[in-house]
Amino acid sequence: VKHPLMNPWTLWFTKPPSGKGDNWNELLKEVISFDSVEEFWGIYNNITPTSQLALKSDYHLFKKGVRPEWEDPQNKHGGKWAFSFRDKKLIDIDSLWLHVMLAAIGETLEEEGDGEVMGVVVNVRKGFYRIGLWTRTVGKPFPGGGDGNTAGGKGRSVEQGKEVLMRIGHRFKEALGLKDTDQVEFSGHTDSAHSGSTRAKAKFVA
Ligand code: M7G
Repeated sequence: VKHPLMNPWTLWFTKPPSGKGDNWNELLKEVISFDSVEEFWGIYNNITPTSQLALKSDYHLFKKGVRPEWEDPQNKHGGKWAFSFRDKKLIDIDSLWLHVMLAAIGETLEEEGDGEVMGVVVNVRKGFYRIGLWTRTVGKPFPGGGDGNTAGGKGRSVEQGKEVLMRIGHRFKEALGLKDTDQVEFSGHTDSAHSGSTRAKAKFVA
């Protein structure tokens, strides 16, 4: 018996650069797609745990059909919530990442119809791990039709757009088991692309 997920998902991997001249696109690899709970566990049990990846590796778990890149048209108006864990030895990154993946595929990070969650990502870096959650918009109102940026169907006011984004930020924070005093930070992809890093100035905190 297979227990279907609400959406099909694709796992991606960014391998660390091997030398000079490796660009982002060459390092990003599509691994596998799945649409059931059983397939998820089968994959999870057979891939290298995050804690054993080399520096500069990433895992990305995205809705099928969305590339984990700023350039994907579906990410064009989007941004991400993120938190960096600086105590690499003290935290259990494998269990944190598993929790976040389960929250994503179990659709507990947003309300049905929000249509905001694009995917989740874990970055292995020198001195920290970072877990991120990519959203379709930066809390903008939905134009109710037109550019494909209309998940949820109905239009959304500025206030509602911001509310949805903040609720997702709080749920993400919960999924990561963070304290109230910890802060997850949100930044738009356009800012990230311009600053040449995703460490752009946070727009919102939760
Ligand atoms: P990062 O891995 O998000 O953060 O971005 P880091 O600075 O902690 O490593 C690192 C670099 O990877 C960026 O400065 C870009 O050069 C490249 N990069 C990351 N992302 C998510 C993208 C993307 O979506 N598109 C492109 N073209 N480059 C990206």
